[in-house]
Amino acid sequence: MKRENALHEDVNQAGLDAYWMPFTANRYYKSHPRMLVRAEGAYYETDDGKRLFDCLSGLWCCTLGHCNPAVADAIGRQAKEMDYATAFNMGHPKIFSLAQRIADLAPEGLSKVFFVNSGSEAVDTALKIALAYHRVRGEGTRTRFIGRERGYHGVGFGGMSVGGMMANRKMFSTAMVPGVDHLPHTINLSQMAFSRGQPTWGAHLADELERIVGLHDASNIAAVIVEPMCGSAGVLVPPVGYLQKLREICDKHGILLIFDEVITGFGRLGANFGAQRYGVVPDMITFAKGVTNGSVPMGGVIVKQEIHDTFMTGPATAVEFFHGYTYSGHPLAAAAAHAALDEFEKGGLFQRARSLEPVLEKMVHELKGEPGVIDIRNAGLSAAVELESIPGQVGARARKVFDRGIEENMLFRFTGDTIAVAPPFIATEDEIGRMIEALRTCIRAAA
Ligand code: PXG
Ligand code: PLP
Repeated sequence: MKRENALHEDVNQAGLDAYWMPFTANRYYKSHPRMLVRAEGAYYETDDGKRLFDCLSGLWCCTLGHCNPAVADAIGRQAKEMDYATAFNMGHPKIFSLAQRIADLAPEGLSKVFFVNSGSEAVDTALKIALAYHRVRGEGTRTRFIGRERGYHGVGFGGMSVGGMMANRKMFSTAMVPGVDHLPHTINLSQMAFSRGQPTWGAHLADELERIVGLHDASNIAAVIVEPMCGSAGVLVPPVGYLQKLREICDKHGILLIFDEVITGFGRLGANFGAQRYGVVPDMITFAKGVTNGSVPMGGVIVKQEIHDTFMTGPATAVEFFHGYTYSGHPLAAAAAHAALDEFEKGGLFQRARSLEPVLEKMVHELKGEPGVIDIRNAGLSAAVELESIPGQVGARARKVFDRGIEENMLFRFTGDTIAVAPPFIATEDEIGRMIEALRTCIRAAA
């Protein structure tokens, strides 16, 4: 069947024109359109009837697999009971109990939850909390943020500014939030290529924070923000001891440490949060994605008790933090999150992710030696295979892998020339094996 004829009815009528697609080569896509029309468990279905294994759990978010019946039912019931509730000066029971459940999953001491609707909003919110916190304490000169090269913190002005991906920054260069500096990224293939799990080289890169503090002075620095494991950049795993060092340096200088756990939160690393997996407690954790299994947008910031309490001064009738979104704590998201957390618990799914980690690790590292493979990295139930770029055509090789993947019934994710995989926690060892063997086929085909 010709692809044009196979398109969904809606699209046949309206065409593809009006939709400006996010982070997509729009013209390429529209001349090679592909439609996902249905999903169940670890699989998508395309409009032409193909069943694709979802190698990245949606965009790292559908960790229970798609259309989990308990989550879908909870959303349906909530939509009929109360679709929306104003979030300012009123509340609804499910969001209070959800905040408590999330705080209970977080490291001890992180006990307050501010809700938003995406990872980008979570990051911008955490940065604003950091600024306001220092100001309320009388250290209003602490306004600088330190991000990291190759970090991804979403696309808001704050997240873009502390982020470290050139392509996401280039067009907006002078519009950045001022006063941001960046730590070096932690990848050095000559020292750590093909490390299994955490590389043993690179803890010293955290000392760069001392250099940056020496340059700007601690009295001007509000917070450091890093992903415990960088997902978007292609599974950059923290060197052993690196996060501990960042924590020590932040403590020494009164700088807040924010872990952006939009990807690593809710089980991806085989623990509640990356903080617990790596044994380092930040001052704030941002989350999104997996909290509702991707079913309804939701994000948030988990905050240390002491930071929250600092705001709770002044008259009891005064608003303490002038920030919030129309959809903060949305009832459908709250219902979905409760159901997702129930499912994680019932299925022991964070532990399952942890027990699948060695399976994925062993299989993915067997791709070493395939044509053009220059690095393989893994953390929790995620891994990345980095291919050598064709000179002057970054991404071309990975796109070939992606295109061939669809023929192999696999939906891969690529960024630059790195293929990332992060299957749903419900995936079986067999499915993980098939995914890696298909990746092998695709890498050979792209050589
Ligand atoms: N922080 C981190 C660490 C993220 O990974 C965001 C913030 C932004 O979240 P929102 O919900 O605003 O998109 C993210 C999002 C990929 C991919 O393919 C990763 C993300 C989003 C889309 C694709 O790696 N991460
Ligand atoms: N723009 C306008 C004109 C608005 O009235 C509002 C919210 O009331 C916003 C933006 C912010 O929208 P949200 O609260 O969904 O982020």
